[in-house]
Amino acid sequence: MKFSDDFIFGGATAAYQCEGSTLEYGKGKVSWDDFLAKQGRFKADPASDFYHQYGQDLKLCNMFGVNGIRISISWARIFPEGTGKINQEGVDFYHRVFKECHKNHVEPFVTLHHFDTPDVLYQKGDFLNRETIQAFVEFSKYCFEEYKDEVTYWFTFNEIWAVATNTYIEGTFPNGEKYNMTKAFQIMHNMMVAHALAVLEYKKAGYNGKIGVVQSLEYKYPFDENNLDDIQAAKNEDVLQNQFLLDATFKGYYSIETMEVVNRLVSINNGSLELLDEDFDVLKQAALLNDYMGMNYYQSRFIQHYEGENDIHHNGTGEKGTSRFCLKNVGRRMEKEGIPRTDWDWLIHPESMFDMLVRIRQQYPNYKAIYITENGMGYKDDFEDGIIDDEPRIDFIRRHLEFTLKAIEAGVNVKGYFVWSLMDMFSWTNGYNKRYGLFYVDYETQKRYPKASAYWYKRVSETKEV
Ligand code: BGP
Repeated sequence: MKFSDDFIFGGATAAYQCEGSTLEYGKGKVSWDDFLAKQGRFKADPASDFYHQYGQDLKLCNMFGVNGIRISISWARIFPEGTGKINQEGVDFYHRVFKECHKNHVEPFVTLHHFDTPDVLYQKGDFLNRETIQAFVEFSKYCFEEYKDEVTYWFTFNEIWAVATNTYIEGTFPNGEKYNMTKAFQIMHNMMVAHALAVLEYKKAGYNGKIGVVQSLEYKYPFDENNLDDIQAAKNEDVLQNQFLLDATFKGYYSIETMEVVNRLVSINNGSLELLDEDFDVLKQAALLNDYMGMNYYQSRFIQHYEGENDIHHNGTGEKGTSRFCLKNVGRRMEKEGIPRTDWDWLIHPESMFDMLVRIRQQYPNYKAIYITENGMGYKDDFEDGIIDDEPRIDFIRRHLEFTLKAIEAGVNVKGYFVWSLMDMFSWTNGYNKRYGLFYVDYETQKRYPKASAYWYKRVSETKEV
């Protein structure tokens, strides 16, 4: 079986991870700037200097059959304070980038928020503060109108779950709070309301394009499929990461089953959620209007029942075997015999991506289309005289593309696939030794080198076969 002629073989990027120039050309501060400076481990400057190198990156896309690119617009480049005054230099920069995309026949898929809330709004509570919802809608409306002739494919948010868990459960995003399930659910809900309001604005204005949201999903299997407690633990994590957001996306309300788990998990913090009637009005309308969903998919989890103390350790160094994720009364993530892991302990399990795609089709039959907006493998690439032989990455992508084809065969409408990442770039909690790119970046010279995977991907894109 082959991919269709209009299938997108894309590469993904995100503003803060690739642009560099984090405080230049009129850009305002974002939540990460002070946080990273305080940590002192690494910074997002110059990263892969996309601000100046986009020309060569888009040319490489053109040469290597990459016919779509995920780009995010940095909110603080356009509105340095989050709202109000506009920075024309930032506005013009994205015009130049989109023009270059089209010149190179690379379709831009544009995300409005990829983890980089302007610092002014972040300091006021980020999306836990409903003022930020309104500010986001204003920013979105501005971009829809400004770039209407250049952008056809929009995404509101990237990975709402990642924002919630990394900020409030795992504590690896600014400002590093841990084990707070209530705030995690609340920010996910508020961001989905912001998404819904932006979708309604886009549709109301009648633009000639499409819009959706990018969710980050992981299939959650019980560690022991015959153990009822493990089955419950897997369900806990599934609702936390997947089902809460999928319900909000496709139904516009949370099912009784979802809320049963949510209430139980929120009660762990003796917390309560603010879910307003008017929120569900907009969520329900938007649920029918999304043109597609972006799915970022990297791995699955095997969950065991767990009543011990909270204990999470993030492997942000690539020292294999150092991850721990145990959440009291939720579950513990386990390794599984026979399933390999990367050096950052991410399970390599492409079958589970198939399971997730089929599940969406079954559980949310009103979904219209899915783009796999991120998938890829973090790897410590060897660079030898300009040659980067990244066979394990090729294998990773090949197997995920095979299961994508199987899902299409099973009736799931998958329209495109974006490798994370187009070129090597900054990784939020890992810095620079975790490389994902099809193109190797020498951060000293900013020179790009195609890896073996880039040549392989070109062939797939040309032949539509894996
Ligand atoms: C996703 C993010 C990306 C990217 C990727 C790889 O969650 O959307 O921005 O960073 O994961 O993650 P990491 O860099 O942590 O390995």
